[in-house]
Amino acid sequence: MTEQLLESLRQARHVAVLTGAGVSAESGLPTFRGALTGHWAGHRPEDLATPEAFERNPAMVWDWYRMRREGALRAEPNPAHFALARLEPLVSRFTLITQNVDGLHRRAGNQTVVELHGDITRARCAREGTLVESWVEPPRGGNPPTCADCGAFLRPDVVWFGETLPQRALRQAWAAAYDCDLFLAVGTSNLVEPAATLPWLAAAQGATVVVINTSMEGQRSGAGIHHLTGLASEVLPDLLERGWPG
Ligand code: BJW
Repeated sequence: MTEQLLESLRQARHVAVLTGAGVSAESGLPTFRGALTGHWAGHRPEDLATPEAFERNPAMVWDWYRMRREGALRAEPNPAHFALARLEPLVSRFTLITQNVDGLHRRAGNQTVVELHGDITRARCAREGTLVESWVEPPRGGNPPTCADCGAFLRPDVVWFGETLPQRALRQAWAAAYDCDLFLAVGTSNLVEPAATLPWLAAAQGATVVVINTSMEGQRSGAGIHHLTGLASEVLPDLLERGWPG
């Protein structure tokens, strides 16, 4: 990393960070586009994370989310999560936007997290949307639990393909992309809209954009866009050790 980039990091007043599955990879949670194993081998996540998949095979989709929910609850935040938690109080304005549904940013200590795709530990009525705090798990392979009020299936409280994002969270994310002077895109393939547009919107507004990823394949380049190749759990703590934010 150049001294010039470090200097523009130090001068930033509003830092926005967008995180993706790569940030939780070192907590042992598979990335979204990593290969699926076991019962789900041969399925693409895109074929499970849709309302149509849930309609077609609610038991299978519920089981997939149950497996991931249990994994998320067992997982611990890693040094990338902790670095972002340390950063929050050190900059004048900080907006953490995540596509992850695992809750690890909050557990690492970030106070404010804009969750674009929901939270896998919650469920809601698939018909009426009412949030449900607790439920009795069906046997594996069985249909999802049902809503006590209307009898419809419960579904995970996450955003599937073709569904709209939580409007408040999306507004906060757009506002941060417009307003920030530094935008970090960490551990995301930047393929899924509308989150994928956020870094480039920030760049178009004149912000410095830093992409942190183990692979830069498919990531945009251009004026004001910097690539730091490496593990999020190493690159983020390293930035802090080099005296950022100063
Ligand atoms: C590391 C690392 C380490 C590994 N360190 N790095 C405009 C154009 C085209 C299509 C659309 C469009 N607007 C909307 C769409 C349709 C669709 C879409 O974007 N499709 C694309 C596939 C093209 N979007 C939607 O449907 C969205 N809804 C919407 O826009 O509503 C209005 C509308 C609807 C329809 C048409 C038009 C408008 C909703 C999107 C919801 C996404 N939901 C999911 C599932 C959430 C629940 C769950 O977890 O199951 O969100 S899909 C999945 O992808 C999940 C993730 O949050 C999201 C992003 O994935 P992410 O985080 O980037 O993970 P990976 O695996 O892709 O990448 C990991 C990266 O980490 C890799 O780059 C690795 O290299 C890296 N890495 N280890 C650092 N240690």
